Amino acid sequence: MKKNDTKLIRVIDSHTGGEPTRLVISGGPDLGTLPLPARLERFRNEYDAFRSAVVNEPRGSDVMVGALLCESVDPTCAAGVIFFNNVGYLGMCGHGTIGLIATLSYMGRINPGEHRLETPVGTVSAILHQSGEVTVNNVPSYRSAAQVTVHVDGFGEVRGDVAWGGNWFFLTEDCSHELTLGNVESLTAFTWAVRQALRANGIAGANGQEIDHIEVFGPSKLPGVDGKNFVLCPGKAYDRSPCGTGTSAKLACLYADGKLREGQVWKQESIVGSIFEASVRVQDGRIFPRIKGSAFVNGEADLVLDARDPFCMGIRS
Ligand code: PYC
Repeated sequence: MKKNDTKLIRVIDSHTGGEPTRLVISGGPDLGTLPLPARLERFRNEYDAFRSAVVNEPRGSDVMVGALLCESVDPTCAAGVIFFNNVGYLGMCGHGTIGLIATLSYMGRINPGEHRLETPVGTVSAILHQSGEVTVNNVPSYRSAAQVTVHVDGFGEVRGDVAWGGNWFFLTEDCSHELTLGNVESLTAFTWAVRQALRANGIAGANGQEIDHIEVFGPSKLPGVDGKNFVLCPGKAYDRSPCGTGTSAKLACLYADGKLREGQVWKQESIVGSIFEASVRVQDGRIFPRIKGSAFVNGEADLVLDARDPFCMGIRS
């Protein structure tokens, strides 16, 4: 192999409750020093092939979430981060932030304590506990519409809430399939159909932003656990973790319905059985979710980008 035809990208992989995060620590695009929203636009417009190379097959898979480690604008932040997936970019990512903090700790870059992070949708902070667990203090979350009804072809009328938790969610319990791993195919078909129906009916988040995450929730069978969910992500992969931004959106709905008090712990189970512990803090009428979970580093690698490889930049749908 001619080495000068290749480029190396250093990554560290982790998983948070089963959901993977691939952190790019070197070899990524230089997006400059502008605020994170502008850097995200530059990533999208000029380096989208890099996104695909890192997370799509044959190096990645539909479920892989990428995270590009950036210099923060604000020197009090430990880092900036842009999250991406098999089809595009995420505003915030709860499981990914837990993975990022666990990875920075693994690298020896941070110690237990609180760390601020810049994301394209605002600054969040995360506490690395002595135990290795991580609590994410997420962006303010809110419900923008309650009990919206949409007709879903093949499934009938489906009712749910529209809420922001760092990404846009439609949250519903109107689903006839039990929330089990054995039902992943039917849950995927249902949630994908809901997403198409929301789009077709012009049901969107603030400023017309697409609702690209669909969350089905129901009771958990585990003692002391408050709920279980199935979350379909934008690229049709389901979240193996309880979804940090999805749990935040759920907390905003529970609080708005008077079903959750400030500080009350809500334990959220994912479809694979992993659990986040969550609560809200309320300040000036705004709801700030806290999400606690664990991540484990499970790989360190150099990705090789060989210009002669026809699938060097990943298989894009
Ligand atoms: O944990 O927020 C999250 C998340 C979003 C998409 C996948 N995971």
